[in-house]
Amino acid sequence: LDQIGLVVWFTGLSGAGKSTIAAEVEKELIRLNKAVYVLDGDNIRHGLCSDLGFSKKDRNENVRRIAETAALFKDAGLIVLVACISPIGKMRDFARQRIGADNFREVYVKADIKVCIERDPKGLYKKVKGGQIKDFTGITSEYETPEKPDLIIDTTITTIKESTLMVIDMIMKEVDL
Ligand code: GGZ
Repeated sequence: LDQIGLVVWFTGLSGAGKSTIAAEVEKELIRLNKAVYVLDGDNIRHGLCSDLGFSKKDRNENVRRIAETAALFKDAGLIVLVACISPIGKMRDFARQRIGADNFREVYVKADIKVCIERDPKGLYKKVKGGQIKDFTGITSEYETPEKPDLIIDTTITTIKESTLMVIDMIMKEVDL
């Protein structure tokens, strides 16, 4: 194998742009003939984590399973793009430790909660306001801002294209593209 496994871990609020950026980075890596796989929190919650809700305990377990899965794909030599809120620093630290710091990069996809509420791509924030969803990250459930992310992408001022290039640049430092 000529490819070293790497996990790029996107953290941030719902609506910050994690999934969008991960999907664009995936496209670009496929174009470069790289073996890549996206683990998206929202998708994984329909299968592997369908038994989990949004309590702190369940989010912990969700992130743990995603980290374990990412570690397996990484061991297989893939570039793994993880997009999950992973709101607690300890959860992200666990992922870094489990995967190994050398093969782990944390990307903070940053967008003000106000902007996320405005975007509301899935109408979830509206539902939170209407009382239909409780324990929502950034509103009624905590989000701990990453202290030392490897990369910060402020999606309120950075285009999707620029964001994608920033991530590809970061990956290029670790993997021959
Ligand atoms: C946060 C929620 C919630 C609550 C449903 N809090 O933006 P989305 O819609 O597509 O992605 C979010 C996803 C969050 O799942 P994660 O696995 O990434 O979360 S965590 O890492 O905290 O375990 C959001 C949707 O699920 N969603 N209810 N209460 N996001």
